[in-house]
Order: sequence, then C-alpha cells, then structure tokens
Amino acid sequence: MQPEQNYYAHHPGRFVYIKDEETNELFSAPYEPVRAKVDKFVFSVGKSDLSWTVEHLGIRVEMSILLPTSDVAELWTIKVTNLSDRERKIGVYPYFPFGYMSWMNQEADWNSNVGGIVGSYKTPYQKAEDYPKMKLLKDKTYFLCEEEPLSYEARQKRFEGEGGLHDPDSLHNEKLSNSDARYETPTAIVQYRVALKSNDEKEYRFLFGPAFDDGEILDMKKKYLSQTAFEKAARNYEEYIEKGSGCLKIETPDKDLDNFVNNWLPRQMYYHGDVNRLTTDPQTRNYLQDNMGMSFIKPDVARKAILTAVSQQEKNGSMPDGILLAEGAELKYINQIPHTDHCVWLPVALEIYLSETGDYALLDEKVNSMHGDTYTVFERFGRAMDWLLSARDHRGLSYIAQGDWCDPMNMVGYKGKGVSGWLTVATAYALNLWATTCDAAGKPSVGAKYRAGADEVNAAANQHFWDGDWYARGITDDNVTFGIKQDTEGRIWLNPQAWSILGGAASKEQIEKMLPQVDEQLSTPYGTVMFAPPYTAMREDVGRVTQKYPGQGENGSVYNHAGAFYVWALYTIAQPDRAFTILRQMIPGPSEEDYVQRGQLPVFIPNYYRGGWKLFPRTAGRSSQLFNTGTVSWVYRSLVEGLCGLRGAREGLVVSPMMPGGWEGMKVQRLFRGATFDVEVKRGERKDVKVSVDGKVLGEPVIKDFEKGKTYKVDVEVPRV
Ligand code: CEZ
Repeated sequence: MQPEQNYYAHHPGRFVYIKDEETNELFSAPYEPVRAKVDKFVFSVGKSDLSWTVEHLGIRVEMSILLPTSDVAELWTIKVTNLSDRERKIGVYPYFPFGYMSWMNQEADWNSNVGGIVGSYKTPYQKAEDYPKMKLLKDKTYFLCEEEPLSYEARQKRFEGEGGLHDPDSLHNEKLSNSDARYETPTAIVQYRVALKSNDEKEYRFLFGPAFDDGEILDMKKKYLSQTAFEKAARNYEEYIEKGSGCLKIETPDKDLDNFVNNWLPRQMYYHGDVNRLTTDPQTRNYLQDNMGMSFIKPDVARKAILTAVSQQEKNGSMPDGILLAEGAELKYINQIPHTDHCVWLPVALEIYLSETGDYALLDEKVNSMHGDTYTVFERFGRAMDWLLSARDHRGLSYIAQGDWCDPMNMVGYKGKGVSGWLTVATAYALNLWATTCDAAGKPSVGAKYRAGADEVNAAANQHFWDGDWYARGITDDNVTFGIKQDTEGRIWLNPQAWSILGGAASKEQIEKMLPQVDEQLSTPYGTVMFAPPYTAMREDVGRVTQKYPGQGENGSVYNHAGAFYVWALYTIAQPDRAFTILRQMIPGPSEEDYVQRGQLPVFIPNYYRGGWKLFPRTAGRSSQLFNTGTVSWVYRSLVEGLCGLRGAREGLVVSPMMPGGWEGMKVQRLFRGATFDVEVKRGERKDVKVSVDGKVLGEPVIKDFEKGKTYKVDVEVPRV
C-alpha cells in the first residue's frame, strides 16, 4: 500500500450514471465521474456498511456497500427514488471499472452463464518456477447483476469514446453497444431503464469480486446475490465487528474522542490482530505489537501469537525479521534487510498480555522451534534478552546493522560498526520489563540479573548519547554521532527521548531538560514529529530515510507510532497534559479546518501526518491514509492504562486515572478478566487517589476481589491539579 496516492488512476472507484431520459441530462453518484453540482450529498461511514446518498434533478440515488465476513466480494445496492411529483423515465448505468489488468493477457465480455460481465486475465510473471503459484490465482473479476440489464459494455474505450468518463459517448446512444474487450482495457457498465411514478423507488443489487473460474462465480452468486442473502451478510458482519469491540467505553467532556475510542479505535486494532496486515510474513515487531492490542480484545489470539513468534526464534536467541504465518510463506521485501530490534518487542507484548490475563502459566510452556531446539517460553525470553545484551559493541551500545525500529535507517551501521541510540535505551526497557516479569513469576534472582544488565546499558547510553539536553539517535560506522545539537537536519529525534524515559536511562533532571526541547522543536498542530528538521538531501551515513520526501514517512513526519511511544512514556511519568494533547492530535478534527488540512475522516489513526511544518506549511498535516500502523495498540493502552488508569497487574486491577487538567470527571466502563467495572472518576480535595468499590473504600487503589461475570460500581476521587 502506498501513502497518500490515489488508488486508481483515471477511474477511481464504483459509480452509477443517472440519465434523465426526457432531457438527456446526466449526473453520477457518488459524485465522480460527471461531477454535477448536486442538491444533496451524504457520505455515511456505518459500523458495517458504507453508503452515499445523492439528490439531483428530482432523483435520489442511494448506493451502499457491504462486505461478507469471510469471502472476498463487494455487495452493492443501488436504489433510485423519484422525488418529483410526476412520472419520470430514468436511465441507470452502474459503472464498475476493472482497470488495466495485465500486459500478458486480458479480456472481458458478458457471460450469460453467470449473469454478468466477467474479465479474465493472466497476472504477469516471468519465472517458470512461479507458474505453479500463478496458475492458482483468482484471475477473473466478475460484476454480477441480480436483474438482467438492457445492454452492457465491456470495453473501456468503447464506453468512453471522445467524451471521456465525464460525458461518455455511449450514454448518448439509445443503448450500450454490447461490446467485448479483447486484449483491450476491460470494464463493466450495464444499462437499465426505469419509469418511476412520483415517490416510487427501484432497487438493484450487484456482486463484484475476484474468482478462479465460472464455478466459483456461480457459487458466490448463489450464496450472496439476493435480498435475503444481503441482509444475512449484513447481520453476520455486524456480529463479527461486535467481537472486536474491546474492553473500554468512555464518557468524557470530549464527545468526538468518546466516539473514536468507543467505536473506531478497537476496530482498527481488531483488524490488525485478526488479519496481520494481510501478509504471510509480518515484520516481527509489527506482529508482536499488533497482537499486543489483541490482548485487550481476544487475549487467546495474543497468547498464540507470542508462542508462534518464539517458535521461530533463531538458535542464537535472536528473533528473525519476520514471522511466517502460512505454509510456503517466505521472508520478503523489508524482511530481507537485517534489523536488530526484534527481540525488544517480546517483553513489551508479553507485559500487556500478562497484565490483562494474569496467565503466568504461559511462561512454563515448552516450545519446539522450527530450528529444532526446545525451550520453555521463559527460557526463550531469557535467551532473547541475552542476545540483546550480546549484540553490543565495546562501548556497550547496541548495533543497528541495516535498521532498527526505523526501517529506512539502513546505512548507519551496514559496515557492522554503527550503533543505535534508540535501540540502546530500548534494550534497557526490554531488560527491565523482563526483570519485572521474572520477579512477578517468582524468579527474583533471574530478574536481578537482567535489571543489572539494564543498568549497565543505561550507563553506556548516558555516557555516549546524552548531548546535554537530549539523547542522540546513533553513532555511524565512521564514528559520527548524529541527532545532536550541531546537526542542522535530523537534530533531535523523538524515539530516543521516549524510550530513555521508559527504559530508565533518563534521570528526573534529564527528563526536565528533554521535555521542553521536544515541545519546542518537535511539536506541530498535527502532532509531534518523529524528528526535526527533516532531511532535504541524502546523508549517506544515515541512509534511505533521508531520501524520503522531507516531512513524509520516516523523514520527519508526525509518525504516529513514534508519537504513541512518547504518549505512553509521558503517562508513565505522570505528565497527563502533555500526553493527552499529543494523543488527541492523532485523531482528525474536530474543527472543519483540521479535517480539510488532514484530508481524513476520524475513523482511524493513519501511520503519519505530514511534517515539515516549518518547511512546507501548505502540506503539513496531510494524512498518509495508511491504516496499517503499530500506533493503535499503544494508543489504546495509553487510554486504558494511562488516561483511565485501569491497569491490570498480577494481583488485580490497579486504579490511577490521569485526566488532563481541564477535566472535572469522566465515566469509564472497563472489562477486565471477565468482570465489568463501571467507574466514575471525579476530582476531589484529597492529595491521593481514593477508590471505593460498591461503596466500600479500598485501603490501596487495587481491586483484588472480583468475580467473572459480575459488574462492580467503582468511584474514584483524584486530586485536583
Ligand atoms: O513500515 C513501517 C514498518 O511496518 O515503518 C516503521 C516500522 O517500525 C514498521 O515496522 C518505521 O520504519 O520501508 C519503508 O520505507 C516503509 O516506509 C516502511 O518503513 C513503513 C511503511 O510506512 C508502512 O506502511
């Protein structure tokens, strides 16, 4: 998936042309391709459907799409209503372009066997060894019509003629030409003609999808192409979405935040955890963080993912760049580039899983690896931490190889010497998290060993990376420290600051110096940028990141994943105002101006908003539109455990909400280990947090005695700030 760019060139989407048969006037829904100025337009993002309503020339067009839960297809309904007070003759032309499919072989035609237009292709390939895979691809696209149309067109050029998509020649004729496409760009357009009395309506249904052969198309038709099947598919999808609704509902002074957190955020997390970014070899760090979010939705899935990940641990304790999820899957693209951070994510993901479930038995499970060795989960984690400790140079700093969390930072250490400032402090974080888990698992002596390791790593970080007011990003193969005051580009980076807080490298005094620097140098109205200023030219000792467009992607955008680490770090040091400001900036809106600048609806957090606020203010804030991002697990965690302060621990639920200064109170519903907690948080006059459960005040703010299936009323008083 590519950031920002249009999905289809020339013919972006699914449409219906509407023609007034008496006057020959034309418009289209949703808006393209005719672009007529319509009287009314509504785009509605529903929880399990999308719909558009357009009114023009006294005609209402409603288009909506549903997706089946497990099959790949689009279920489209197009409804036309006569809003005028006289009978109307209306031409209805659904237009579903297939696009340019293949330079090897492509064609399309009406197929009366299946009742629709079917395009057939051969996906291009060149290696003979690819043929066994290629021959199984679904190289057909079908557009099936529940009601047989009057005419059709399968050839893009024939349809458009000289008029183009805006005013296609074909629509000026009595009928479409029933053309086929023979190694010509295929398309699907059909014609209906309907006479509607005043207030009458007519509904059409279509099925659009990929298939292997006619047999599969017919199966899909039987399964989906009817009113009852559409209704059933909608119900099934609602049920599916419901299963991902998460463990938190909030009612705060910020209604837009509530809507996002209660409906959309868990859904984005669920998507990540359920389909693993639609890849068979997710990057190890992505896989672990996406499943970290799943701990709040379906902890069983997270458990399995941890087991799957460690079953692919290398013999030397390191973790591979990607996790193979299907038979025959292989490490591709970015997973062929050696990154050194993957072990870090193990204890990070585990911490949340254990907090949510208290399932310490996981640690005792024996796991056989794909490389033939057998260790318990506990041992495997220890081996991963040992590897992190070993992958350091003579100064005690972590090697970066061709990347750490930052994929395109590929030339800092490709000669084998360069080290990462972020990974060094992140290593300390991982070791400390693991040490705490060891303690909780009743193995304090093991814990002590890793805590000592973390202290050693942090001491090295402070000696080599502390630049007076913040931590540097790394030291190159040629021993050049970067991300420091002297740099005019890439001067201060967010990740080393956030993770030095998390990992304990930064002292109170250092944090006091760092935070104002981040505020001043990295904050923008659209969030905190990942570093600043962005690079405007290649820096060969840093790498590909410096070649990305300034302010785009990793080159100094508001990279929300990095922002989310920082938000969580801020909550861990009780900085609720800074944390909330940045967290809130990740969601588009609520002002009109902000929506327009970002160009995104508030239904997901994208992986970045453009940075370069000082360099290119016109484009700053623009959304990448990419919904794959490790951000969401961290944001959810920050809401559950930071803002709402309802964090799981081995012994129960620890209560310590951290509302931003301006809030007087909030209501929270938290599901935890099968019980429901209805929490009301208010400001009080005391200096500490007072928690009562069903009217009984607790001695310490931890809810320990509760039962599955029960609901508890929790009142919390937090100090005024
Ligand atoms: O991919 C993400 C990765 O999935 O970039 C993050 C990294 O931590 C995630 O694991 C930061 O680098 O290769 C590239 O240049 C790409 O830009 C990827 O780095 C990036 C894409 O933005 C994902 O959509």
